Amino acid sequence: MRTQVGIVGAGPAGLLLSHLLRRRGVASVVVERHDRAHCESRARAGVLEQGTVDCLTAAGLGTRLHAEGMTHHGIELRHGGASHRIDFAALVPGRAITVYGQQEVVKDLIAANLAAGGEIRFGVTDVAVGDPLKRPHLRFGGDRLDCDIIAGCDGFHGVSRASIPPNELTLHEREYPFAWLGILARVPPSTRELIYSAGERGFSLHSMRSQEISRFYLQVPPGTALSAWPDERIWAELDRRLSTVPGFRLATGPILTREVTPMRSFVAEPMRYGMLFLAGDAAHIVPPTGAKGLNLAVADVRILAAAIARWYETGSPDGLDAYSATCLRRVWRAQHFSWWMTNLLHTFDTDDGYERRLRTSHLDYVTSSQAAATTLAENYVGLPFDD
Ligand code: FAS
Ligand code: PHB
Repeated sequence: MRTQVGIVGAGPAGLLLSHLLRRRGVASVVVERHDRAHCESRARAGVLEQGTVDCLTAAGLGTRLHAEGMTHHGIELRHGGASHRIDFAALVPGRAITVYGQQEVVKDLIAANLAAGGEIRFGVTDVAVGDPLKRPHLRFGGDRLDCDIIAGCDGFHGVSRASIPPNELTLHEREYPFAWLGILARVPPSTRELIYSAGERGFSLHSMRSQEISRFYLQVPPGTALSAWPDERIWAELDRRLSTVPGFRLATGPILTREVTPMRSFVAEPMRYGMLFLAGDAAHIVPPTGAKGLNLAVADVRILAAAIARWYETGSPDGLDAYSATCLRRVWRAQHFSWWMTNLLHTFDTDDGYERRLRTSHLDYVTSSQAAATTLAENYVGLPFDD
């Protein structure tokens, strides 16, 4: 078999890349180890930056997003018994976030791909990356797919990055001494906008997916077992950490899904090896405190699709040669913001009195200084694309 671009992974990165390439007349095949139902059911991200919404809309993927997504013009930071709104409309006029579940983005992408005759091979378990320096190809299920370019969009635990010789990559990594216990619950949100709450008992986040479905996260010790957290304990702890301001009442309901997510920061440089290009979580991971992971994946493939199309249209490799450096500028900005938000809002067991007071002072500053709030706001809604 042959195609122009072989894509490993049917997550947001791989699917959007295939879609954008098709719109530029470039053929691709996506190979994915899980089945379609699994890909469409994985509850992950929920916050889309302004640029992500603009990119999906421009690519003809905005219908359901605009019909069902919730546009928010602010978030709330809660600490010290008070709530502080970060007002995007005042601080970064014209830019907002949209709350729309990652699995909805994935559903829209798969539907658009298949409706346009795109090729997605689900349930392919033994993918191997072959010879990206001379004759790029993918092997799977006894088949061989020859291609000009391989896009590694297979996430942190995928085969693409692992296929690159270690001496060709520089890896940067930070592990955080906590994890997130995340739940999806059938209960109307108890807030109009997201609440990021910092407190002695640890961080908590109230997000949502619709007017019927809420999403919550709790800071827990790394390696926490779900069995240690029965529903009552989850709701009791969320109530302790969120109900810290007068007049707020947390509604509870049936918990639909739960998972514990380790918190790490990770970057692999460069994001290219020969004709193998890494995009999204395959190249970089951010702790979800800044809601950047999915948005970075979109930013990467937007640049990669343009570079690949230009190479086919003009023969110029300039975009491909600049791909890694161009993406890494935005990646490191998001790395810093996500690390900063994580340090600002979580408690660290190693904290002594001095660190605790520094964190409180920083929170007081961010929630009282327009300059500091603007920095948070412009990074949170997403900096404009600079390409
Ligand atoms: P993905 O991991 O989504 O997709 C990779 C695909 O490759 C998967 O379908 C996988 O099955 C497939 N694959 C892997 N190995 C393979 C192999 N060997 N062969 C074939 N296929 C293979 N980001 C935000 O922006 N906002 C948020 O609010 C947010 N919240 C998050 C909450 C949680 C709990 C988690 C875990 C992440 C969150 N993220 C958030 C980050 C998350 O959204 C990722 O950044 C995003 O899924 C990255 O997309 P991809 O790079 O496409 O990788
Ligand atoms: C989510 O809605 O899943 C979500 C929102 C904001 C974050 C992380 C996750 O920072």
